[in-house]
Amino acid sequence: MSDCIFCQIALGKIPSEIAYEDDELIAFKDIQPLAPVHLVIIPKIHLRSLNDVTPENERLIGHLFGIIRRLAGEFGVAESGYRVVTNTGTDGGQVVGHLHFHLLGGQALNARIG
Ligand code: IU
Repeated sequence: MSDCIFCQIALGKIPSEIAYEDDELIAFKDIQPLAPVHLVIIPKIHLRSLNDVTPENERLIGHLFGIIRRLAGEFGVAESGYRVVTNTGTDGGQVVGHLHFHLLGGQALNARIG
């Protein structure tokens, strides 16, 4: 989608600090990090949110979580712990309308939700 900023990042049209990339996914450093480690992991295909995920996408989402696990190791937070978040819709606090997962770690995170 040409007016989607994360599609533009996936296409390399908007620069980002890339942590991982393959044909299906890209992971980049969040521009406004909320923790010492804050990566954003997205599928390259445009899905608006988790609500758009269908059984057809299950392999892709499984692959994505495998990469999140790998990145947690590479960024040194696997043992200390980390959080994976996908904000969905208005009440979920989703700002960018392209499915994405936040990987947060590197400090003790507030356990409060909401
Ligand atoms: P949210 O889940 O939609 O609320 O989060 C969007 C995140 O994308 C947010 O943490 C932004 O800082 C981040 N982000 C980014 O890393 N690069 C960008 O060009 C834009 C947003 I726009």
